[in-house]
Amino acid sequence: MKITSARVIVCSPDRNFVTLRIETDEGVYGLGDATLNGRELAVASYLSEHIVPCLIGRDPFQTEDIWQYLYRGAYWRRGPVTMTAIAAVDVALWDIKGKALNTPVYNLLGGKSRDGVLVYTHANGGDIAETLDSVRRYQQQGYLAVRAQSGVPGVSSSYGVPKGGKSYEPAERGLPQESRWSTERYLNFAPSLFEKLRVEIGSDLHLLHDVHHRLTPIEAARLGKSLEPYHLFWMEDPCPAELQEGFELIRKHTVTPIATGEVFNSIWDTHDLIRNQWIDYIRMTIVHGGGITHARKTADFAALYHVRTGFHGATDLSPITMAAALHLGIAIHNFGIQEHMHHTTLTDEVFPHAYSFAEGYMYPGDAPGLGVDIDESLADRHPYQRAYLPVARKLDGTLTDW
Ligand code: CS2
Ligand code: MG
Repeated sequence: MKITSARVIVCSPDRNFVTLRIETDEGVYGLGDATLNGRELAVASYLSEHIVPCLIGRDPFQTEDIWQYLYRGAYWRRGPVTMTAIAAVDVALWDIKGKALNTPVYNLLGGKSRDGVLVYTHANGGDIAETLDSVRRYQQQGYLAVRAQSGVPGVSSSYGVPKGGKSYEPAERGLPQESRWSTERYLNFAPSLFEKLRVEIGSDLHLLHDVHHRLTPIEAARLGKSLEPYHLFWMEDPCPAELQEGFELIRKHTVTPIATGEVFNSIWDTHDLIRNQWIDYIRMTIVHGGGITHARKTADFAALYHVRTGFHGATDLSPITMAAALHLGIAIHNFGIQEHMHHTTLTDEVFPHAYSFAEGYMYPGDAPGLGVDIDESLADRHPYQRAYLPVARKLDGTLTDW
């Protein structure tokens, strides 16, 4: 089998997505997600200008060699743009392999290690009462794990809390929005949110919380300690993780489990965090972390140190990434949990898919390959629109991590 052509499809069915479609001489094609929120066209151009010409004529079954060719062969390594482009190729090739062999991709990764993939979704509200209502709604829909975010009194805009009761969407069309942030107000408030949630809903539901890189290690240590009575499933991204040893300090002070890595793009970003057992869950996304090939290696490395997976699954990752995460998640032994943020109906129409949700779990479905397609004529009717993630400043105007 040979790759005969490949092309990039950029569309915006309610939000921007970049998709790579690889065709073969046997008529089988594969799809890979190449979406990098707020920097979409950089990856589209990296793919079409620099990668696609090198793919023609190659055997799509050689996923390892093609991965190494694109990683080592470029000389310039790592970085979100490069690794997202490599991921798009890798995922499309796994899709082709599955279709050509007439089997779901999870069968090529070791088969099913579990019946279903435990997922968590996002509850939020302007205040504690609204967040509690939102958590209850998801519990009624069958979710066994829910992430809870709430507006903080005295803070104009908190991460994960949309204005006007809309569902939370990370990027907004137009130029970046700016919000103001107070760590002090947040740290004083957060324990009261989880205290109320535990009192009202009991201990069974898994509760998660995303700090979104906003604290220093010692502040994160305080937060983790103050949340211990409410036994969270995890505290996510307590602080930026470029300084991996910063997590040692958090770890020494709290038994609240720690998840990080949604902005990582290489196994090297996880190296100290995992080998020192400073984290419990690794969140590196399949689409930004070099695809199924590299995510599998990262998960296997994590398994040696009792670290489990919690792959990123926000709406800026297309249904193709969601499917890839489900196929990998159902296959690996050290799977932990999968994030599931609902795409809009229009996005789901552009990317019809075989995966499904029932009673707190997701299932990849039994379609050959990844089980996701693209309706290109519908996609064409929703062209790209520039969009950015927001930017955050402290109360005195200093730029901080959003
Ligand atoms: C997030 C995302 O899902 C998460 O945990 O942190 O909402 C993240 O902000 C976006 O994916 C950024 O594009
Ligand atoms: Mg997050």
